[in-house]
Amino acid sequence: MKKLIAICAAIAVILTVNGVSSAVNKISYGTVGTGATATVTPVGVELSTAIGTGTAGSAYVRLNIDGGIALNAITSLSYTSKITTAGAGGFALEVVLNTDADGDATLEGTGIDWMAQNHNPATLGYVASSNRGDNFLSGDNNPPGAGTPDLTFVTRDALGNYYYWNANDARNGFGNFWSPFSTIVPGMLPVNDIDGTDLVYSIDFVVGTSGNFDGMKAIVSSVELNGTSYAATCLFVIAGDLNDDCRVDFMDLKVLCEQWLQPPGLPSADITPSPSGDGRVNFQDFAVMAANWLIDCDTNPSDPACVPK
Ligand SMILES: [Ca+2]
Ligand SMILES: [Ca+2]
Ligand SMILES: [Ca+2]
Ligand SMILES: [Ca+2]
Repeated sequence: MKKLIAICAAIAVILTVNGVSSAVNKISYGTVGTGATATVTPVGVELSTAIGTGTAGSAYVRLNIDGGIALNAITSLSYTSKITTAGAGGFALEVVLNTDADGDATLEGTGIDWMAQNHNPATLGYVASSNRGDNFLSGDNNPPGAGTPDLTFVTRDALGNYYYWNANDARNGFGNFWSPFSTIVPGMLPVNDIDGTDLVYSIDFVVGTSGNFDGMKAIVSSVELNGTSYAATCLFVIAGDLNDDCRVDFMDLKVLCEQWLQPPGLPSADITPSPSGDGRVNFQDFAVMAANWLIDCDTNPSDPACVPK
């Protein structure tokens, strides 16, 4: 036991010297509403919407931000995708900054579930008394080339090429600006309780927030926030891959070490017993990680330890 603690201490020193942080932002994906799909492919997540009748749902890739990031700390935001079928309006993907406007460290509701076509806020549980917690900024536009299918993957600047708006507090109408991000943050805030210092806990890259996206298909391969890129290709769960980068390696061991013989932190190293651990990070958890040591589901997705998300 002492030996492991010593190894942990050494690893922590090495990784700290190298400037590696254990803060983990994670990619996920999903759909809301009717007829939209989100499918994992080897090159990214393919998002599609139905041909529109006003009822089509939305599909998204989401960057979940560990601990959140203040709106006014976002200096660059882009995504790499291939629009294989342009939508009805020739728009690129909508970008939604889900913002904790009331500062309680919880997102009471997010933009994408509200914006899916034919979604009545009331059916999502948003009533007048509860829908005033959080808000969102949403950006869209027709940046160059978005109106025709991309021949290859294209990186689009989600700040400079986009115009942003927000919903009203009741989430039953459009917001009061459609302006470049650089003029809104901090210049035009606060609005609807959104301040420049409020934290964004997730960012959605969306096909299908309005009829402009009807019949659209796009593959998202990665997203980038403030210079760090997050691949949308690690879409497997491996027991022991605590930082969700598709590999079980020293980065994960560092997280486990930091929680050794303590209650789990974030991300949790309390891997076992399944399904949700026992509240302690100990040798049993280490054994599960060791069993999957150096398995890489990016390069070897057929490994039995790689479970599709
Ligand atoms: Ca909140
Ligand atoms: Ca606020
Ligand atoms: Ca990992
Ligand atoms: Ca445990």
